[in-house]
Amino acid sequence: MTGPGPSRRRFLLGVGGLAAGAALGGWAGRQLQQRFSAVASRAAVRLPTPAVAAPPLPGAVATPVAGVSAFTTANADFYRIDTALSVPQVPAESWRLDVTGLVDRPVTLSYAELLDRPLTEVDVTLVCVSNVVGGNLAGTARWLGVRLDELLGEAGVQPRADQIVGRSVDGYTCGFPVAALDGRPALVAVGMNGEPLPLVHGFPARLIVPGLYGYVSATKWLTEIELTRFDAFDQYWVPRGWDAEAPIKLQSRIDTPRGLATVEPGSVPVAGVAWAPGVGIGAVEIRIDDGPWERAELAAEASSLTWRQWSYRWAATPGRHTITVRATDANGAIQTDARSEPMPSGATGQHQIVVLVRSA
Ligand SMILES: Nc1nc2c(c(=O)[nH]1)N[C@H]1C(S)=C(S)[C@@H](COP(=O)(O)O)O[C@H]1N2
Ligand SMILES: [Mo]
Repeated sequence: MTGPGPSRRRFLLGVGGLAAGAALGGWAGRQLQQRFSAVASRAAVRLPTPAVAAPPLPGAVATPVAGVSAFTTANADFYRIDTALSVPQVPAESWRLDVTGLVDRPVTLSYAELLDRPLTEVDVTLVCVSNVVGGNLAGTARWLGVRLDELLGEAGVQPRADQIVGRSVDGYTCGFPVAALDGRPALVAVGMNGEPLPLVHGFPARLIVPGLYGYVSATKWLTEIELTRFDAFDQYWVPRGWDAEAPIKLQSRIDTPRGLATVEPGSVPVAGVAWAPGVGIGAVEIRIDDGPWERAELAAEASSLTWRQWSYRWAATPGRHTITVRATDANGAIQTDARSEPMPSGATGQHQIVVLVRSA
């Protein structure tokens, strides 16, 4: 190099510049290495047989109509929502889970120790609070993991604790009521549809709490479970305007026909899914234009923790028609038609599509 420019610049950058360069190299190298080791780590995992297996799904959970979302969402199709700019790489071998805070006996577990415990397998529908009416930020998987109530039973939750906080290696936190552990099978999950959790879904471990939106409950790349109080700690999304408590709202979605599809006149199958995880679906109704609400046929229920498929045979007449769906939960509550945005606690309203029926 010639001239005063570069050397002067190098001089001005001085030690700080060199240090920053070295740090970047080291950080990048570490990232690269960790990326490989988390993939290899996941590939080496052999999940044990569950102590409590999920019952086989009745075949009739699937409505025999083409175009309905699969009852069990394949891992590759499962929606992904998180704040991580790059997927955290957490090798199972060095991972630890700490149960801390307002407990009598703090617990630390390695991945091997977690897998050595009796594992429970359960089908649960997970929904994102950001899901708009008719949206696809919802999926059902067969989760495998350690029951959270059993783990916390050993730790001894102190009576003052009213919030369970899940912390991630990436700094994310969720928080939900201690009272949510009312017998429902909340899990420290290690498996998803028969595989170790995919990296994007939280390998090596995450929380799954049936009936609660993901942002308050489903911490991925979980590393700590802290027992605390709602008046002492706000989880990640609370200062950003979202509610601290967020049960999944009753919703239903038309999967087929697609909005603005053109169909032939005559018998047209209309079908989709409805969910009220933790409560269950009691009925689904369809309305064509401004006509009466008509009962759709419900597919079999796997459990109250999962969505339920439904179908309806529509005698379609030529022209432009509006199809609206609404569900009733197992307690008899009817899905409201009052539209509200996802913020602060989940969207409400009824899914409605417009379909064009060809002339005969
Ligand atoms: N570490 C971490 N965990 C997280 C999040 C996140 O941003 N970071 N997002 C939550 C939200 S908002 C949802 S809806 C679910 C989504 O889980 P999935 O990506 O496996 O579908 O993860 C939850 N767990
Ligand atoms: Mo979410």
